Amino acid sequence: MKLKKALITGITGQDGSYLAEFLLKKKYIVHGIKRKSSSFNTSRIDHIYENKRYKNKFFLHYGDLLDPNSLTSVIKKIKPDEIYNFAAQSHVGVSFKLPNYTSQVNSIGTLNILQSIYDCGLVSKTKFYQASTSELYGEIQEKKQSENTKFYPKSPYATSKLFAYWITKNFRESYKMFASNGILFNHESPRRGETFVTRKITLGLSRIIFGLENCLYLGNLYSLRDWGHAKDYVEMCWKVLQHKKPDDFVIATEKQYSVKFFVDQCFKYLRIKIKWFGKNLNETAKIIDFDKNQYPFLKKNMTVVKISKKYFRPNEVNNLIGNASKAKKLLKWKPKIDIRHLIKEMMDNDLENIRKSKIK
Ligand code: NAP
Ligand code: G4F
Repeated sequence: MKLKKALITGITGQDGSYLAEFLLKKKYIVHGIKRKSSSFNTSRIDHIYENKRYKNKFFLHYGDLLDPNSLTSVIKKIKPDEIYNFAAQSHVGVSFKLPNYTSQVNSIGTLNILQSIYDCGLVSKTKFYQASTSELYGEIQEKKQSENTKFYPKSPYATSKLFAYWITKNFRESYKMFASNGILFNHESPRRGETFVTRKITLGLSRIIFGLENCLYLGNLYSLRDWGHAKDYVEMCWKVLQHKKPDDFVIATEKQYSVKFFVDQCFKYLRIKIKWFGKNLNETAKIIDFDKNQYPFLKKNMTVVKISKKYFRPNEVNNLIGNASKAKKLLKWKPKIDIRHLIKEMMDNDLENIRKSKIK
């Protein structure tokens, strides 16, 4: 039997690493594009590379979304059955500081892949998945956002992803390419980048517990998000490309929580009692009660969360929650991992890593 070949851009990122594992288990040959960096950027996939079972099944190629030649040469060589475009400057806050770069990578980078598929004569062979985002909804126009909700992007990141969404649709309509958008709401995991809020919280609290830091500084505590687990969501990316026709799908848990709720739940999981004081930029959380034997570095009344202006965005997306009925119905999907399980997994992972690094 001929094995399917997949190419993943952004393979060194959170989603790329989970999708690579998922596809290898499905007996795909997996190719990934990684960019040249001055320090190692493969920590999320090293375990796959080192696994003997995947010796002739997992390949990495240097490339960059901004270098069309690199994309064309890899695509021409592999002739993949499926391409998953996960590569992006994916941080919304950073996109306000680097709007031009973010637009180049996320918009033109996506076009570069689609054009390479076209130029390599693979329009009728290669299926294309675009990592679209709930950030497209920005200033929400409907209580729960579905595939039919109007977009209102509010950051350079979101506008760059809007171009990518539409160019994917254009290639589908113009050339009958199997090109689909997965409009994914936030999804997290122990492999989440350290500057995204959930990971910043689980890592920050772990560092406080081990006495490496005193306080966690956050921005807007009242922002609401629909948080799922990345491992659940990459299965959906695959299902989007297995559907009988190319289409666009919202993937979400349909549940919404605030950043403050996420902080509270982490402390609850750790069995540390905190209390919130003050308002706006003066809001803080202090430790009220805890087990001194379990947490020797903590002190009663210690201020463990403060607000910093630095982490507010010029234009905030306050409120996102998805309506994933279409994916549930057509792709037969249901998220498996809830927020409490996600928090447990992320907290356990960060605590364990810091504990290990301290005894080295
Ligand atoms: P991530 O962890 O930030 O990973 C981004 C990946 O893109 C990394 O592998 C990065 O490489 C690579 N990359 C960045 N610029 C590149 C370039 N110019 N050329 C080639 N590769 C480049 O992101 P993620 O959380 O896995 O998300 C995957 C995709 O889904 C992104 O497109 C993101 O915008 C989108 N998305 C994410 C979420 C979410 O909640 N996670 C929700 C909706 C949509 P390095 O490792 O070298 O930096
Ligand atoms: O974790 P975040 O940075 O994720 P955000 O902005 O929702 O974007 C993520 O999800 C999108 C899907 O909707 C993806 F497309 C995108 O690539 C990325 O993966 O921030 C979540 C919320 C925001 O409202 C932010 O203002 O948390 C708020 N927040 C509060 N304090 C903070 C902080 N965000 C960060 N990063 N750091 C803080 O200290």
